[in-house]
Amino acid sequence: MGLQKSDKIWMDGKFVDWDDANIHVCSHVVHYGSSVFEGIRCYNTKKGPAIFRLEPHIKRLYNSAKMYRMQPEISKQEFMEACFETVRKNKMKACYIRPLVYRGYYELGVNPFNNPVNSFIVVWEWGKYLGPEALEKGVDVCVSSWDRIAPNTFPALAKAGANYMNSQLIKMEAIKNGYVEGIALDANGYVSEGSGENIFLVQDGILYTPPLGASVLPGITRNTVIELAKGLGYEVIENLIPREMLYIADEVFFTGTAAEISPIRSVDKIQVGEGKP
Ligand code: PPE
Repeated sequence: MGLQKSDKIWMDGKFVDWDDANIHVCSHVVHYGSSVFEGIRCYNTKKGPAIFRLEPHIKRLYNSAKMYRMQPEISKQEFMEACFETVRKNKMKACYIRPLVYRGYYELGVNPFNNPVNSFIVVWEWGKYLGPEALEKGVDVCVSSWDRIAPNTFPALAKAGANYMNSQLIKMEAIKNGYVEGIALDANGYVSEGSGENIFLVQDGILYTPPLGASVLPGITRNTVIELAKGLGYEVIENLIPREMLYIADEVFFTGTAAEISPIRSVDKIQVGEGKP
């Protein structure tokens, strides 16, 4: 199907036509994976297009950049304005927003310090992340043979491009084996997260999710679910989850900007609860 083109891409303060939004092959990011990014959704509401929780997304972007000693040239406030401007400029109603901050073009070699820190914001229409029927029927997933990144190797709290090489291993293995998605364990063998989603399970009316120390991305959707559940009076436990709890849970689901809330109907071919959301 390919990416659905939009009109303009924001690049370091200027709007560039989609087809002209290029970077040099010798940009640091191309060789060493030096990027941090966000994935944000804009929804079409009765009051017009509205970006879901932009502020925490941009805060996480700047936190990711900080861990890698990258300083974007503009403030968080200006970055948020640029996101609004990009949605407006492309006359989008509902869309996915991908801001990305990267080490640009000057010299090569692992030392990144002399390269500029560049940014862009691209928007496109993104439908159902885990397939057209994922939200209604639930998805079939496996536990991956690949672990999530170990503590003190890559910072899991950063949404960095390089982390997604690990995600790709998890995703490719799952697809090759006939599953929609893979769940990675952390380096200690406890449940961590999907290749591009956080994970929750429900048992006896209590909501469980792995803690930030289990190599998970601090998901904005994860945080939203925790806050909503607490507000509704549910007990929410952030604690280490042994793999086998996935098999005996009443419900299991993924959360993420792209995946939204995606129910899981089986794990390793073991039916979850009633096998439907
Ligand atoms: N963990 C990972 C590894 C992850 O990539 C995401 C988002 C999440 C958890 C959920 O975070 P949040 O979106 O803040 O609730 N994955 C993004 C990128 C997916 C992609 O394929 O690209 C997303 O959902 O936008």
